[in-house]
Amino acid sequence: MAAGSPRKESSMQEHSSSSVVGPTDMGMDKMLGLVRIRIKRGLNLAVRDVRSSDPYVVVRMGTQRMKTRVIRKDVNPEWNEDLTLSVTNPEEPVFIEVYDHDTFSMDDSMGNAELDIQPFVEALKIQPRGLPNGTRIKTIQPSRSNCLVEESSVVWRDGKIMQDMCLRLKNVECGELQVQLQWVDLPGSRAL
Ligand SMILES: [Ca+2]
Repeated sequence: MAAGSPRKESSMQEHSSSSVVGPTDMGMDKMLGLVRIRIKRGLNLAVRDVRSSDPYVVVRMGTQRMKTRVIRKDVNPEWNEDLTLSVTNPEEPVFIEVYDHDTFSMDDSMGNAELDIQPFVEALKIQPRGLPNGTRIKTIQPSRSNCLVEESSVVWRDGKIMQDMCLRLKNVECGELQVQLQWVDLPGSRAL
């Protein structure tokens, strides 16, 4: 399988535990691991139907593309859905777009945002084991070059490294998106 193509986590774990197909055969020597993007909720999203919208979220990185389910007639939807992408190059931006699902016409855009996972991946390089639960490893301030509504911290919590962020959607009149990044280590993947 070519590096950067969409892969499912479950099948990867099967392969990595196999003695026949090694990590190198899988192209996993180029892979750093998986980033799990939890799409938590949308806030004050744009209206694209008469009074509301039927929003869903599409996440893209390189050739990978994942999407959430559609939530009907709700501009403050709660998805709480995990979209998992394999990471080979942390410099590659993650593109997020919200759409309004329409049955009889093309789905309309409800704005988009770019997400930089680099600070998150950088923070993974520290060895957090032994740190107190809830320790902030790194804090990223909102700026012109990111879509953050407020500062966002990479935190060591419950034995995991995670980053909560609130993104302001662009190319739209209104709308914010709450997401959370989590890292999934893979046996046999390239060291960070
Ligand atoms: Ca619609």
